[in-house]
Amino acid sequence: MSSALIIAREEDVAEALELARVLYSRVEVVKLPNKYRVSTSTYLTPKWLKLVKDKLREGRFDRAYIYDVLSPRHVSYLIKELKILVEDRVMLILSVLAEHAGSKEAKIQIEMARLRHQIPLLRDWINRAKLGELPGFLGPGGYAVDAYYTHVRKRVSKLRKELEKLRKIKDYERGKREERGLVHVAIVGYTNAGKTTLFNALTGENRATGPELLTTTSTKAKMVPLGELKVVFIDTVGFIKDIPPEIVEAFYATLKEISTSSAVVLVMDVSDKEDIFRVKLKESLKILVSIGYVGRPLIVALNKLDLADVHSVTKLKSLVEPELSRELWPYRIVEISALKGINLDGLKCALLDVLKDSEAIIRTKSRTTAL
Ligand SMILES: Nc1nc2c(ncn2[C@@H]2O[C@H](COP(=O)(O)OP(=O)(O)OP(=O)(O)O)[C@@H](O)[C@H]2O)c(=O)[nH]1
Ligand SMILES: [Mg+2]
Repeated sequence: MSSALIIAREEDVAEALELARVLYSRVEVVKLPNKYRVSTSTYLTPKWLKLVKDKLREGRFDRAYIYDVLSPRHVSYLIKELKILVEDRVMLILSVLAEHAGSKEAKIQIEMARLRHQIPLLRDWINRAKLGELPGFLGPGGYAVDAYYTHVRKRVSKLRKELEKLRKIKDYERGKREERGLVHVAIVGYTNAGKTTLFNALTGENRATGPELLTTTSTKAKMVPLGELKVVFIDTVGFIKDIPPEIVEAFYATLKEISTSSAVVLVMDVSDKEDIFRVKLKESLKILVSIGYVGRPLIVALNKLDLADVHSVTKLKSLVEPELSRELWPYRIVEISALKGINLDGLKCALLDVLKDSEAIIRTKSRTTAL
């Protein structure tokens, strides 16, 4: 039986709870107001620090998470004050990903991201120990922290080399598929939107799906014929709000699969509340633009049609149209249920339709002809 205390702003509580429940059998929450102003040196102001201390005294917890990005200074201060291991949002996300990681690539990516996240923290500890601010802190004392820091740096550079090797293999396989005239279509979107369920439905694969966040931790490609085309669908790792840079880099493989695709299917969950749906839509489109996915086809798949009433689907659909622009992407919007198999033919037709005129196809075809 393990337990965690989550300290999060009200608007983040639901997401934080869902993530923590993957790892802990008992999770309790201290809700900060949405407009909570972080103390620059200590994160928690004296009032909130006292409240959290009381809560920690009441229940027995193995770990505390602040669902925000903490500076190394915050972490050392909070560990010292609260006398419990305190981690931030990045570490929570990485621990959930680690729990779900199956492939070697995912495992390496996660370990690397975790270690990289620790480096500034260790540097801060070393500096403070040297200044005598943290006497005896972390048990082993300054020297052991120094040695661990060196170990972490060496391990990160070893993992980086291993990842590069794995990525070269993926790039090579991808290049081969492109030479054979295959069209790559990445299935992207927020975690839990139903990407893997759709990937399975389109390809006949049987990848794990589930209501937990971040079920998928590595990409997978599968080729299926679609009309006269041979399409390689790619299942990807889900987006999560304000994705931290350490994770973006670690999951570079997913982003690369997206940025080099001939088309993207953006899966949106219509059972989400309107404000959440809107944020996820804007964020997803922002990510696509930031990784350079523009000028190529985009299908927005409004998924989980079976869970929403007609009225709310119409409302959500009306939010999508103004966010898209024909200059950025030739697009189509389709309503589907990946789980119930509703309108998957509609999605395939829309995909063929946008791909037909797309430059990506012309490029691929001419390359094949030239071979
Ligand atoms: N009712 C309903 N549930 C769906 C539908 N599509 C997916 N789900 C459910 O939604 C949950 C998440 O589905 P996944 O396919 O794992 O979602 P994902 O986008 O791959 O999620 P991550 O891998 O965590 O990023 C699962 O419990 C699915 O059964 C749908 O059309 N209708
Ligand atoms: Mg998935």
